[in-house]
Amino acid sequence: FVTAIDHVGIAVPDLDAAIAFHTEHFGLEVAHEEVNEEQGIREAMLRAPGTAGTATAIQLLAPLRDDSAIGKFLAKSGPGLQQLAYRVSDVDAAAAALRAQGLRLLYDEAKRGTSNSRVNFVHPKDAGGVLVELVEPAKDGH
Ligand code: CMX
Repeated sequence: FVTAIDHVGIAVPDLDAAIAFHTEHFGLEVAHEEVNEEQGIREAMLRAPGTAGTATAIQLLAPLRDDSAIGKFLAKSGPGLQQLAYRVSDVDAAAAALRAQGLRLLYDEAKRGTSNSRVNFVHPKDAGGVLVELVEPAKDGH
């Protein structure tokens, strides 16, 4: 049910500084920015220049609050890779299939992710130490 590697997420303390770093040193381009209050993040999606809107992205994640998932991650682990996100066609079906295989999903119901996508997560302790996000893109675009 995985159709693509959607993005790799990096926890950063300062979103603007991280955007500057990745654009200046690696030439990535900002495709999208938003605030997700429920997840407690300010985020940006960056891609290699000239790649289409569905190409794998780098997601920069900065905390809005210390008690958010990213705030806690930064406090414990410092800045760095925080998640690997697989694109799926149906997040509910994917979550159900993985639950049936004995993996713990973080949410009973999918939540809103970037650009009105629907997302759920596999617990990192059940996925080899990697927080795996499942992303079903919004139907009206990426
Ligand atoms: N990757 C790998 N391991 C991780 C991890 C991560 N991102 N976050 C936590 N862990 C590890 C911890 O180090 C800990 O390991 P030890 O027990 O060996 O020390 C274990 O998982 C449990 O950690 P915890 O402190 O009990 O749990 P947290 O309160 O840190 O919560 C998690 C962890 C994954 C449940 C939480 O980060 C979460 O709910 N994540 C999903 C939401 C999210 O990441 N939102 C931001 C991105 C939103 C988006 O992409 O749109």
